[in-house]
Amino acid sequence: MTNSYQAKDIQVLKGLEAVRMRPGMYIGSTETRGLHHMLWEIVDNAIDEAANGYADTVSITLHADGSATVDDNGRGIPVDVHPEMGITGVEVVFTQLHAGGKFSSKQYQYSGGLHGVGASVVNALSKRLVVEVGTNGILYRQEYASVRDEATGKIVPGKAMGPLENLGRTRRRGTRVTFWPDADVFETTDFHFEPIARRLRELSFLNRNVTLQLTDERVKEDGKYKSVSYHSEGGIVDFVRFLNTGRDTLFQMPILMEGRVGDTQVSVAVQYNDGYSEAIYSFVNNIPTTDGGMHETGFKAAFTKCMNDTIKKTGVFKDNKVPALSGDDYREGMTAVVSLKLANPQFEGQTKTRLGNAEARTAVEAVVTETLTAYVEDLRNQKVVTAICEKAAQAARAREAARKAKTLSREKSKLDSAPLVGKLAACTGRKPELNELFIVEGDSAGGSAKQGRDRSFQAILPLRGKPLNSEKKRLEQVLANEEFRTIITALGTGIDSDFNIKNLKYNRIIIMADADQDGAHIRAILLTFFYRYMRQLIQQGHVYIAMSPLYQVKKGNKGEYVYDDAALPKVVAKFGKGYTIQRYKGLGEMNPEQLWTTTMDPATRTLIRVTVEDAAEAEHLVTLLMGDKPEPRKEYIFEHSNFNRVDTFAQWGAHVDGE
Ligand code: TSJ
Repeated sequence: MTNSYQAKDIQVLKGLEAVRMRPGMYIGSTETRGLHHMLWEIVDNAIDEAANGYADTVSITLHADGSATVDDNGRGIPVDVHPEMGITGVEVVFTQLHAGGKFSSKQYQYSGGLHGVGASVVNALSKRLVVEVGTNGILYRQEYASVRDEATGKIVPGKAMGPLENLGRTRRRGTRVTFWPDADVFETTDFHFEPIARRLRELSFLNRNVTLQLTDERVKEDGKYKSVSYHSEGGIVDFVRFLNTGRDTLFQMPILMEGRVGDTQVSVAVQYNDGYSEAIYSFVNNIPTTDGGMHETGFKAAFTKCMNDTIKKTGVFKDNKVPALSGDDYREGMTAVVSLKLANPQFEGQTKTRLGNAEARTAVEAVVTETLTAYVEDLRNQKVVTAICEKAAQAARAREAARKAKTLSREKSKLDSAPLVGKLAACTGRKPELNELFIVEGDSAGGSAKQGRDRSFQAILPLRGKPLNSEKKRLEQVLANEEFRTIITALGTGIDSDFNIKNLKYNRIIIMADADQDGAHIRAILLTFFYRYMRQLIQQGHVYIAMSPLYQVKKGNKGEYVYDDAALPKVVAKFGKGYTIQRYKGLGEMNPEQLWTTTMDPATRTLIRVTVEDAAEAEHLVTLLMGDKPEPRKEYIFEHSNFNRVDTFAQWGAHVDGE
């Protein structure tokens, strides 16, 4: 094999002690997110093996003892001895920082990015790790552990407990890694099923024909362990169809644009729904680039140019009464997935979620131009092309009409000075960095919140009805909605292209809604609104969800609030006999003092900080809940009928701020 991986290719950079000292530097955090990062670190390696064509199945198992196993049926991590270092490839992978061949081998062309710091980091932050490799009919096994050194009293991270052992013959092929995240490092070692499943589903779309399985041995359903399995033959075409679940679409089959330029592999799929918003999801080496970047720019430019050329050439509109169509016009109602495989991705921006490589732009432009041109010239696609052009023309007309009426800019600037009398109970403090705005569901809870709050820094904005779902509306319609207008004015930032975070009047925007379906709906609508029109608010961590209690367990003069169903039995057990349980059906049932202690007091409350992923998920939810088709809606509500509680938010990967 000319490309054969050799253990000596692996570069040695640093020891594992550094990882142990500053885990956050390597995995981002030591909370749920960092814990999950450990898992993805391992999974990425297995998926690379599959993406390169050497494996077709990757399985994750969450065990009852807090460990996780990742399994593939690939070639197995090399077991031969590194000529210079005198240790096996396996040992190099698990003990040498930045090893794994990722930075030197042609096999790992596309790795890197946010993940890819290496399996050695996982080893360093695990109490114990077991690797098994099946290759050439032999099963190998090695165990590592983070152990206390008797002499120094210090932890030696990821130490090999013995050599790579030959366990004899096997028919198994592939790599299996089981690790026990160290509870001394992580605040929580509790893996959450939902976000792992969701990411696996995404990965299955991004890596077609790879089967991804997840089994949770901590949970039994109908006598079996809870499990899901994903497999997509259509890849990103299936992804786009999935994203449009429950929507009416302009045409059945998404347009697929695929090709490679040098070492860069480009895949784009496009479909339209009957809405007005643009939803482009882009990925580089399977990593979401939520802030877009060069590849998105290239896609947009090439798509717009190709469609405009088509209109000119083919005269889709014979009557010539069409205004010039802009990129925005072509993207009303567009759902697209852009997936790139790239050798040396440069991630930029504060959150490192924007692709900076200029060559990615030209690569995407070239592929989109070539394949889209072929598509539009194919007479069989005439109907689709006409439908897209007509939808864009409609968008252009609406834009033109709005410009003529100048409503948008007038409406926008009006908001800056709109009176808020009677709605907003402002706070007295004048320091935005200390101030909090509670957006409260319902007048009665709003009243309690006003009485219970600390008015020196807490402002209350009660919402009367449900704000409209901004999903299916153009910006004009959003601006016409009373509830949204109030929010925009209260925040002071402006909206959409006028948004300026410098004018934000509150450091924290806290959504406080009931723990029921209606409340969940309102939360999802508000998150969608912030995600769409004020995304920086979420990106910079200003948006929170307040956790209000579901129950109060009482006995004599002792009482305890309970915030989720799962915790109730434990609390009840603590009280022994003779307790009472009060169930809160809504915020409105609490008096001002109770609302203050349980939900508003910084000393005792629990806030959940909303991440961009949460908001994106909320948006998807809103699409399903408000979509045109009832079936997916029913399914979703059935499956996620509990989606408004702690576990579910934590499942969303949300950061739970226990203050
Ligand atoms: F994270 C990890 F390193 F521990 C890990 C690696 C975990 C899991 C579940 C799987 C893997 C992994 C690595 N699966 N497959 C591989 N493949 C290789 O390391 C490999 C095998 C053969 C050759 C070759 O050139 O012959 C090259 C490579 C990189």
